[in-house]
Amino acid sequence: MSQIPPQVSETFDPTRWRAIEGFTDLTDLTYHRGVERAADGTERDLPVVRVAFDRPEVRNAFRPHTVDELYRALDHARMTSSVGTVLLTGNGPSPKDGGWSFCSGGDQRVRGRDGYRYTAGVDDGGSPVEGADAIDPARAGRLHILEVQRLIRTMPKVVIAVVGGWAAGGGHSLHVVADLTIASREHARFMQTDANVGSFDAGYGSAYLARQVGQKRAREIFFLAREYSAEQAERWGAVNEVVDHAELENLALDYARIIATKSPQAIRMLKFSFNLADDGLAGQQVFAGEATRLAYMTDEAVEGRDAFLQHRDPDWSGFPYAF
Ligand code: S0N
Repeated sequence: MSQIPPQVSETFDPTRWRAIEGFTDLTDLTYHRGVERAADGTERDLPVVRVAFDRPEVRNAFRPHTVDELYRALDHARMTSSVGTVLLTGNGPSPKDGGWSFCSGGDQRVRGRDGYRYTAGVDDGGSPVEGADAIDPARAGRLHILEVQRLIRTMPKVVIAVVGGWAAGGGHSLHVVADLTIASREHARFMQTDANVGSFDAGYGSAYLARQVGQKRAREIFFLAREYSAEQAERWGAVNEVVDHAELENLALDYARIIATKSPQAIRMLKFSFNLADDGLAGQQVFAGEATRLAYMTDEAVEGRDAFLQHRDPDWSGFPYAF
């Protein structure tokens, strides 16, 4: 049986997850595969993974290293053909004060003038500690959380933000870009703090939020940076469902179970078609790539390939111009 770290989160049920090979070295995240265990102890993988921020003492803020790990885990989920749903969540509560969080965005302690600095950590006073190998000049200043946003947006799987506490700043934007959001009635809190600290997600975090809640609300959320509840977010169309905190991960697994009953191809095409108009040519490219992949499976496309390889003219006579 796979090994589970002793304390992932108070809401984490270790009987329903297994550790994922190659990812036990993560420091800022936990990454697990859903399993179903039979009475005789045998386990079967479910088509769902759980990726969780694991820095509850700073409301699950991400530093550059966190974003590297997040990209790595999400890309692994993207490439795992038996996974259809990705749960993105935050571990908790905070050992400091018992507070719950999904993610509070960029770690302000390691933010420099030109972006987020790679550091070995922070000292007791909160100042960045720069280890000898900590700063990679090729990466300094790169807002690579935006690369994570694009990965969430374009991966052919359903990504669910499972918000069990604060979703603030860049954490708010991650919930916005996820396909679905479910939230804890008691602990989920939403606040777009970017303008408080001089940052601004001028991409999905704002423009796509406006698609969800309307222009006036989106501007209010950013310009006033007020706190709002799970119920309010649900009323505004930014949250799909609100549930008791203790039921949050069960609901997430229920969603994954339902999604697993649907055609993977249909889910993929639907996700890309929902994205298409907002994503412009980049969205069209993703949709078209999938359409091309489907076209390659037809006799017509096979005839084109075979004709080329056999040095003859293609015979399209069996393929109509209209259906
Ligand atoms: C989340 C908030 C509202 C929670 O308030 P609460 O419950 O009162 O808790 P606190 O006492 O404030 O926090 C508990 C401890 O956690 C630390 N902490 C919380 N958030 C962060 C953080 N983001 N970075 C570092 N530390 C954090 C607190 O300091 C406290 O620690 P102690 O006890 O030791 O003092 C509240 O915490 C809050 O408002 N947090 C800050 C939210 C925020 O402004 N985040 C940054 C927003 N910007 C981004 O995320 C930018 C992201 C990004 O990379 C980007 C993306 C697109 C375009 C641009 C950018 C860009 O880089 O600019």
